Amino acid sequence: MKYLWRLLPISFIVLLSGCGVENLSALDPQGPVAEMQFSLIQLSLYIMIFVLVVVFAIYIFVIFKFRERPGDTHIPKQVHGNRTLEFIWTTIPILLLLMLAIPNVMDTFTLANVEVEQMEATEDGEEGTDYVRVQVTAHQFWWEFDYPDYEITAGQDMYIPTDTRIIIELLASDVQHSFWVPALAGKQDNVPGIQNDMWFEAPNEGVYMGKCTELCGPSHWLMDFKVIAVDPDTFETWATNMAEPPSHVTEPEETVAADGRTVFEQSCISCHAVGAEGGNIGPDLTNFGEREVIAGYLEYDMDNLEAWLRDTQEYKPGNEMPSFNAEAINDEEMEALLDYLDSLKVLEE
Ligand code: HEC
Ligand SMILES: [Cu+2]
Repeated sequence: MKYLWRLLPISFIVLLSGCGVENLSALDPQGPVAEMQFSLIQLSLYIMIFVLVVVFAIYIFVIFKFRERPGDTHIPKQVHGNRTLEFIWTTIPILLLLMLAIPNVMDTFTLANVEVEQMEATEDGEEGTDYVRVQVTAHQFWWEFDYPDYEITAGQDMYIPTDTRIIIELLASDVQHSFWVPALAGKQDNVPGIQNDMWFEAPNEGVYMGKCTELCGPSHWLMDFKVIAVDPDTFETWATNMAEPPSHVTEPEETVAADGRTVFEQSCISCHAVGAEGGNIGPDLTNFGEREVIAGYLEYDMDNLEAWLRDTQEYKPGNEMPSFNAEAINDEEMEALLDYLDSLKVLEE
């Protein structure tokens, strides 16, 4: 029992090793924005370590050098009001704060600069910067990604092209949320009635985890999403197919999936869109079959999908989707529906 405290640092290490899973770490920055932020973290860390080492070194030195020795009764020379010392220990912190402030302020302005006009090609033939605009609307407890220049909407998975500036316009439909993709960009709030802007770029293809970081209700902690960076050609294919999905998505020919489409049209389409058709109370499902997770966090398989449809509140308390029991959708219809949902793919097949 006496040495139990030693377990404390070990448990921290175990806890921290959970970080960094699947591109979820600001300490493994990908792309210019995350790198800029990481170098600010490093700079402040180095300055803090420098201050810590110097202060402790002087402290320990003084404790030993000026300690009271046996039989020594004289009072040491008093330095209160020493101008030189006062000057030194005022100037050094000012310099350190300036070293922190200058890059911080400069980077803040760079990050705040999301003017689209500046990126557009100028009239005298100068090339503009490639950019893709994504409107990110946060809902309790899911994410909507609209691409106004492509006239498409996606749910939960945000596809982006690599090496392209991504302009993010943050909105919220209900309460305040916060958009955070640690490995690519910092976080900014989605505030109802206000648009916040940010930008980032992803040089490498990959799947980047994103999270809501503003307590927004009982299922806030499950409000995960993914940024999926693909090469620009794949992105164009994705965007074209999202706008005009392949026929198996909107009019499946296979009998089972076709039956599933019928169930979908009866019970789901008022809230969920597939292609151009359908409501927008819930996530767009045009490419649902390509998700890695269901509802932001459940592993993608048919058992979990059925469990989710049968009892949504069990998996995300407080979410806006109704549950469908065996009376609403019988087992046969459910099987067809699962088959249809699984067939919703715009990139593969
Ligand atoms: C009243 C509107 C509404 C109806 C009707 C509805 N849903 Fe939903 N659905 C939602 C909402 C809202 C969410 C987001 C839940 C969350 O994650 O907070 C959702 C989430 C989902 C998800 C997870 C999406 C993802 O991207 O991971 C699936 C799959 C789904 N619904 C399928 C269905 C099916 C199939 C039906 C019909 C049987 C249906 N829904 C009927 C509103 C609805
Ligand atoms: Cu949220």
